[in-house]
Amino acid sequence: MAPWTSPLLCLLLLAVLCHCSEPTHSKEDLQPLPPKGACINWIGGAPGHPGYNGSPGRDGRDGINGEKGEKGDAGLLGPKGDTGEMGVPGVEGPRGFPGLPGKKGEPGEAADRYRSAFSVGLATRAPVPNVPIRFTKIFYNGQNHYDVTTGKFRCNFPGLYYFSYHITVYMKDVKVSLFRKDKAAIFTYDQFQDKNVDQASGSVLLYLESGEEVWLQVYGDGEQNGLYADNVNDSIFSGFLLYHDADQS
Ligand SMILES: [Ca+2]
Repeated sequence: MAPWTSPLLCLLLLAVLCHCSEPTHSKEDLQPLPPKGACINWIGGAPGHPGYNGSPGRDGRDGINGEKGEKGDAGLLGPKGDTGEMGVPGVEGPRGFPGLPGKKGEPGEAADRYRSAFSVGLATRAPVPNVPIRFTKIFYNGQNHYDVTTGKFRCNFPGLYYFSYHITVYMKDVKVSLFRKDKAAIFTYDQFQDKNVDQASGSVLLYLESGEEVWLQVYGDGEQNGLYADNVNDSIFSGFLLYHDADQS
C-alpha cells in the first residue's frame, strides 16, 4: 500500500461517519462548521467538480385544447352524381284548340254504278206451268238485268233487293211462286169466281249474291195458271236493288 493512502482512508471514514451522525442541513448550513465530536480535527477539502447532467425526464402531461380556429375555404366541387329516378306523371293539360279543316276528299264512286231495276208485264194469257213465266211487256229494264228470253232476273250486284208482283186473275185460279235459285221463296194463291176479275199480289225483300236468279212461276198441276193480261188489265212483275253491299263486291 502506498504510504499516502492511510491518511486518505481516514479522511473518508471520518466523512462517512459525520454524514451519518449529523442531521440534514440547509444550503446555508453547508458552510464550514466548527469542529464537533469525532470531526473536531476535520479539515474542509476543495469543492468537487460539477456532476454530469442527469437523464431526460418523462414527458409532461398534454396541454389544454386551444381555441377553435377560423373556418377554412370552401373545397373543390365533387363529381356529378347519378341520374335520379323518373318522377310521377303530371296532371293532364287542358284541351287544345280545334285543328284546321282537312282537305277536300276525292270524288266518290258514281252511285249509278250499282243501279239495277226492272218492271215488266205479261203479254200472253195462261202461261205454261212449272217453268219461268216470261214477261215480255217492258215498262223498264234499263240494265237488262231481267232476261226477256228466259223470264229470269239475274243479280249483278250483291245486296238487298225488293220484288213485287200484281197479277190479274181471270177464268182460272192462280197459284204462283217467286222462285230463287230453283226454290220457291213465297207463294200466292187466288181462287177465281165466275164473272169476276180477281187480283193477286205479293212482295218480298231478298238478299242476293252476284249471279243469283229470281223469277215467277206457276206451281201445281197446271190448272191454276189463270194469270191474265189484255189492253186494260196488266199482270206486272217488278224488282230493284235497295241497298248495294259494297263489302261483297
Ligand atoms: Ca179470288
